[in-house]
Amino acid sequence: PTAQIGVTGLATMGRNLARNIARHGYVTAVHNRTESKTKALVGEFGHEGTFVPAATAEEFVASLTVPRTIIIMVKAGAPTDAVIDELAPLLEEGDILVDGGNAHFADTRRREVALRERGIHFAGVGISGGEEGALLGPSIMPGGSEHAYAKLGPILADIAVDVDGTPCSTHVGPDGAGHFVKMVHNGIEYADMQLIAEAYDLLRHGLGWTPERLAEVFESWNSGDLESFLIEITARVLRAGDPSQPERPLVDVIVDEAEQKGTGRWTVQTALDLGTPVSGIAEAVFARALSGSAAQRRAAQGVLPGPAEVPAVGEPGGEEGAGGFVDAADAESFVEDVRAALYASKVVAYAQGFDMIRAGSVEYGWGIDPGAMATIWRGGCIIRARFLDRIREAYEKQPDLPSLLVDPYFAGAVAAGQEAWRRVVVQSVQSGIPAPGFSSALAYYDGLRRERSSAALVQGLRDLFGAHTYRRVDRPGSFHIDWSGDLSESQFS
Ligand code: NBP
Repeated sequence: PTAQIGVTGLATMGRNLARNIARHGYVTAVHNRTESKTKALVGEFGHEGTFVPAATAEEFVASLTVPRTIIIMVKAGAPTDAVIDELAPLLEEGDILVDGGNAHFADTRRREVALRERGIHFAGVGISGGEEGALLGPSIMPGGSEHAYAKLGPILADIAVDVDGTPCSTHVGPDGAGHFVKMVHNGIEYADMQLIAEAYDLLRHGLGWTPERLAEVFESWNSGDLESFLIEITARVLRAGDPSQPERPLVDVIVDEAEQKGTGRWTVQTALDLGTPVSGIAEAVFARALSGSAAQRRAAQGVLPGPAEVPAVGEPGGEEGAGGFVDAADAESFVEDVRAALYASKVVAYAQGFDMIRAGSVEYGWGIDPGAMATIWRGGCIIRARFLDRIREAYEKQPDLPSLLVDPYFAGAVAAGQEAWRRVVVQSVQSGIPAPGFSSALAYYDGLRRERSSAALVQGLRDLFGAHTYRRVDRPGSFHIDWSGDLSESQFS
């Protein structure tokens, strides 16, 4: 056996990851259920490094030096279990089996336990960056034992992208920690995209500007605090024309129903279990679901009235330059307001995502360092952004930061934009253009900062109908009112 590492599953992601590994000088065993993909890889890219192609799982395992390191890159779910079941009997104690797919972290925890009993180290590794990232340098979120990481870590650091000389890969924590963090990353990505889409919608209808002109706005934002991959590609999409009729904006001919593969939904489901309010991610998942409710949307159009004076711009074939609900003289300040609202809402979405990472880490005993997560998301992945440096700094200064929002930099940034943020939410409500991401982020912000919340009344109601008791502001213990009797108060503990 000569191969230092193996990759099985050679579809788009696996094939590019195998090439990336081989390009870094590792002798790489490659295998795929359907052998033609293995042959195609070696035929096309064999010159890029040293590949050891294998036709069967037995040949593949036999080609690897012991202890073996194998990366599985197949479809998440049952296919991953099928591959594990095929490989595990062929492996020996001490071998390292890596799942680089988008597994649910609970599956990773289950697989880790089952394989640990057989002496095999199972590492669930989150990989972000899509097809191009896999080849040129992804952001990598490796979970698994210290022992597995000692061997795997240096290889992953080699193939990950570098930012300022630091590789975007670090040991996240044991068992499902890596896939958990990858899941939250994807949830944040949902929230980020939703906020960008709301900013676009408000600007388009507020100003009546063409997508091409709005592309310039996003380009200019990309040289400030908002600088990020998603803002950069927003400008590209807005600038694009319909290939079959180039004077028509592409964004106007794309069906307005967003799809989802499920990691955003997983994030919200998990957050509900953890009791962590990731309202920004939830709004994004629900907004996609609403966009996809085509029949209901059709039924509501023309039946449910909105504010009268909002001009219709931007529908395919609709009037451009007709002006929007914002006076032309105020255009510049509206653009700036929307920018501030986007930034503040984005800070909230990230604050919630990092809260969730902390909650998951506590629940499962992972010991995740949130600042390190910000560090490895600075490059390679979809949410790469300048502002992740700020998050890294915030956690460096105060590792037990209660919320990103109270870090002096972020608190200052949001304070500077909060008036604009409120104006934008008011505009969205008055004009009937939904901005669930902006408005729920603002509601979260206000909920966090207010001294007294409306939950006092909720507790009173719960005590009345269910004798659920309440605590008092002026002395310890739990209390109950005799609601059906003389309204006297009794103390329980
Ligand atoms: P796919 O998710 O499309 O899976 C195709 C691969 O799975 C092929 O190699 C296929 O083999 C193999 N496979 C299947 Br399907 N069922 C199998 C089984 N029962 N036994 C053995 N192999 C089986 O590939 P992908 O798009 O390259 O993604 C790979 C992983 O990476 C997935 O988990 C995905 O969620 C994740 N991913 C991540 C990103 C990202 O940005 N990080 C992007 C895209 C995908 P065959 O050739 O014989 O059919």
